[in-house]
Amino acid sequence: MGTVTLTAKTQQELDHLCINTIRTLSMDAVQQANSGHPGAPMALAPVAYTLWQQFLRFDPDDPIWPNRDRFVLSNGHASMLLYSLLHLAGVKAVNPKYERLGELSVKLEDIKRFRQLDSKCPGHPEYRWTSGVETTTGPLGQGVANSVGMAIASDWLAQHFNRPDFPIFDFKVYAICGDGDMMEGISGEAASLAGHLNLKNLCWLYDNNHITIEGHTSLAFDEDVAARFAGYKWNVMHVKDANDTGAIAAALAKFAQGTDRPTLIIVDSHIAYGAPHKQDTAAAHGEPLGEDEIRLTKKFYGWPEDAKFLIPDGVRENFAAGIGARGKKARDSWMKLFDAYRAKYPDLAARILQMQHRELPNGWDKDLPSFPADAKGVASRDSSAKVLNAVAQDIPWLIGGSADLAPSTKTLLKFDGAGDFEASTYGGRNFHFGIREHAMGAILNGLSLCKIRPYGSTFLIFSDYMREPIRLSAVMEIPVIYVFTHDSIGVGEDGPTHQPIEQLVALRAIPGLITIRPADANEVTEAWRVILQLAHEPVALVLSRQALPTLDRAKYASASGLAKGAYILAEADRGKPELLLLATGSEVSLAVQAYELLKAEGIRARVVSMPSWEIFDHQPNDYRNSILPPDVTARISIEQASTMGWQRYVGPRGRMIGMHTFGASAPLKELQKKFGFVPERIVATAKELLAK
Ligand SMILES: Cc1ncc(C[n+]2csc(CCOP(=O)(O)OP(=O)(O)O)c2C)c(N)n1
Ligand SMILES: [Mg+2]
Repeated sequence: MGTVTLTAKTQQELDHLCINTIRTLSMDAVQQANSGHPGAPMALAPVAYTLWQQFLRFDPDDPIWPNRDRFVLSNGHASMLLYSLLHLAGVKAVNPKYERLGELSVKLEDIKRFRQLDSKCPGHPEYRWTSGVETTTGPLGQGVANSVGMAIASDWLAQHFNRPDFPIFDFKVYAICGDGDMMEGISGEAASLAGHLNLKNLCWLYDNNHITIEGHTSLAFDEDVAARFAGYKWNVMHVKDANDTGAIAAALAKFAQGTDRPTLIIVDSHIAYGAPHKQDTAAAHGEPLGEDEIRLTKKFYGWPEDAKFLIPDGVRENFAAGIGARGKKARDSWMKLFDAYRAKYPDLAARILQMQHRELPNGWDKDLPSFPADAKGVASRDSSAKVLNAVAQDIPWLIGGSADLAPSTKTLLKFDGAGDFEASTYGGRNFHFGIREHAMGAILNGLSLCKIRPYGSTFLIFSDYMREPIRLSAVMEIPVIYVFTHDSIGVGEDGPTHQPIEQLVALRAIPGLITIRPADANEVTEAWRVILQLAHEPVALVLSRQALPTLDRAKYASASGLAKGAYILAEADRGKPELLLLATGSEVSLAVQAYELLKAEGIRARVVSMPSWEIFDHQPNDYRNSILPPDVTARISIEQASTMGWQRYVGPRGRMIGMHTFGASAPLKELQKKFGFVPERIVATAKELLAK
């Protein structure tokens, strides 16, 4: 299309040209892919353009500069908006080793191959895959909640690292969102917390277009969003026309000038702005406009009707002169500031660099405790509290909290100086998420995306409330730590609503998530040792409410075997087992009891403690076969949860002792009897198996 000339004489015309380039690239990409969402990018182009060009402190040459402003596209279906911006602003690619490659993150070729295999422009924006994408979005509501985590991160980092004359961290966080984000409950949870915490560096821009997939929002949504956010103690502004870049800039300027609370800018827009038959209709949401409609729309924009993927002269240059120049200046002066900071505060600067690379400080593991044998034992939530409180003193950026259950999950950091993260104390390390599990998960993701090492805790049963963010931690390959206690029917009197059955297998089903259910206090220590060294995997650490005997490691194998996911805890005589007992968590000591009874009767059992399927599955074949010898087919798994998945380890001849129904409300001992978690049952099952 080199022959086409679209000229802009004034800055306003140039702005207009850039906005229409974003629109037409988005329309063309969706049309070419024959799938995608053209309407929102067309409507939001002026909003996003104004934000990027005039406000966002972001250097396209260095998209991972630590103090950059964060931009989140929470309505991830509008991905072409972001890809157009990344391309036009000339954002450069960074590899997984954090090295800048010099090439474009999103090439025009990628846009032409929108939604195709290996394109840097997948259907929804994917963190880690496309440089400049700050978080993976698509499941509505997640992005805005991530943005709250990012805003918290900015405040925490500022409090922790800034020194007089050294404002090392002060980045702002912007999120664009739509009706879908507003309807999802998680946005309410996250906004409520953001208001409570006075996150003044946070700004959401709400695309108020009154359209979702099924049609007009009047079908299901007529709340007063402004009143709702005023209730959350946000500043609320209203831009009555998404095309009014002056009004958008004025609202953003008001935010940028500084306030004492989060900001919501409600922007009235027209989905598929300019499309004569599709504007303001749900048809523009999720399908290509069609060739004819595209031609008419381009005509309306004053665009060459047959031009495709056209980037007029001056557009890239305009971005370079705007966000490019401003971003580079901000980044370069930050680098200078950081050099001076490093000279004056070398230890703090080293911390920042370690965090950026997801490394651990020297000596991080020097205070990890070990626990003496103790038949009465200790609940794994309590041993975990000890380990966490020890290790957190050696990893200053290990911070987290609970959804109002810290007294039960025992994740509170109690040492001097740990403190609470509150509006008046942004340096605190204990977070109070309130009873908002879903937002907690997404906020943890936001914290982790800003390189803090976060953990969050609740009861295992409520992991279901936060399943999507857990899944997204795994999709994004970020090392969020989920601490889930009250891990089985062992919660006792609380009954079936609080007794997890299918949650463990549901977590194990998430690709890339590592679940660990330690058997005793020393396995808890080893679990944390493994977890803290992970840089790219999220973890679900599954802990008991009830006491677990601390195994005598002089008699049984060392808990360090946990690092391999499964290990031989108690061996059969002469190392020749005829039976394998596989167990996790609280059922390991039960397996050991059964083992001792069987041993007394001359039956050669081996107890395999199997705290993490995923870690075990990653071991070499030889190791796995040494733990589960293929010729020993008499195998019993014991776990107080759904047995789904254990077939893989016990094989066709094996037996699985687990839960096939919901639990019941009763004291633990009675439940163990009722549901068969007693040594005698295991012994009887073993004998049955061996008799066959
Ligand atoms: C949690 C979740 N539920 C459902 C969907 C499917 N979905 C994608 S976009 C959309 C409608 C979103 O409407 P809105 O945010 O107003 O976007 P617009 O059509 O205005 O661009 C739905 C239901 C989703 N992506 N995430
Ligand atoms: Mg909408």
